[in-house]
Amino acid sequence: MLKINLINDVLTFECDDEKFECIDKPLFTGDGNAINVVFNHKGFVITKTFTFSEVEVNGTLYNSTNGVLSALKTLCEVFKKGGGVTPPTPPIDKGVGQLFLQGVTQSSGRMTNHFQQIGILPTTDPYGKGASYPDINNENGVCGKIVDWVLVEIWGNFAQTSGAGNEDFTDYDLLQSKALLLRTDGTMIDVNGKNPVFTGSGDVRVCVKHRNHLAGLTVLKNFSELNFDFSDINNIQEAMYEDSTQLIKHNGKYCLYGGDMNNDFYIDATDSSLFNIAKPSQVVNTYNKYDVNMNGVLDDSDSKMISTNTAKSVYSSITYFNKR
Ligand SMILES: [Ca+2]
Ligand SMILES: [Ca+2]
Repeated sequence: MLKINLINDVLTFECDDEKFECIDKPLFTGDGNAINVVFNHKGFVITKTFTFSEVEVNGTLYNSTNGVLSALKTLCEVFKKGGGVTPPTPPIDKGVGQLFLQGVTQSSGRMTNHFQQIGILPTTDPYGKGASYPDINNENGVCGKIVDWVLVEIWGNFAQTSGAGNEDFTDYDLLQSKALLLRTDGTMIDVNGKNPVFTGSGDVRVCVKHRNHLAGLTVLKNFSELNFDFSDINNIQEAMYEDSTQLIKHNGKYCLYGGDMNNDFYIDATDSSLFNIAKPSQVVNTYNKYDVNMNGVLDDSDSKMISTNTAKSVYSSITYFNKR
């Protein structure tokens, strides 16, 4: 049973154990025994499909889509005239956890910051997000010891595009993305030297990307419960989508795999080929994408990492998702 009620200018949808509120006038479409509702929920546009055998709209039972849609139309006309709309609940703010990269994680449990030490990190992020940190090559700057830029995304509004119970090819919306600074201790911080703040609600996944490492994706979690640490052995199964095969245990840390040269979310022979093409014309100590271990040269240590990971046929869970 789907229950829809308008009380004190708040429209609520309740179905099984799900309950949503909307404060703006929603949009409805319907077919058969399902209705689609598009509404604003705590600052996000949410699309929900409710399937039903019966719907109760303000206490009256309906068992056909047409009847429901007609009742909702009437109800929304009242809703629209209601006035005095309650302000939305302030969205929740969240920071994000730690991240380690296979190419640069040392036995000390820290990552190297060679690029910063020789002064070649770019002051503007390489992901086109417009983030800027002019002091990036200064270890004593407000952001400290920086390994490189990373990209963190918040995904939401998931809908399966294949069979029930099968999460292959799930559609999603990119809700937020930020280029952040990865420090040698694995923490990801914003260009102001503080924890990054993401704002949101509802069920989300967090995606982490790096220029030459295999991107990772977390399990589905409510934004209010979001708390992950990619390096923590006890938390890793929970944090990353489905299993830990997106990550490699390296020098005691769970790390993103090194060597996705073309950022297609697989490490395979194409990546090795791209490295071999780039290697002969390298210029030492440049911010080179193909320098997987970020030590300033393209050499056997990079190619060995790529070929070893290729042999493991590693890929990211991102390959099961499609961005709308
Ligand atoms: Ca690849
Ligand atoms: Ca290298």
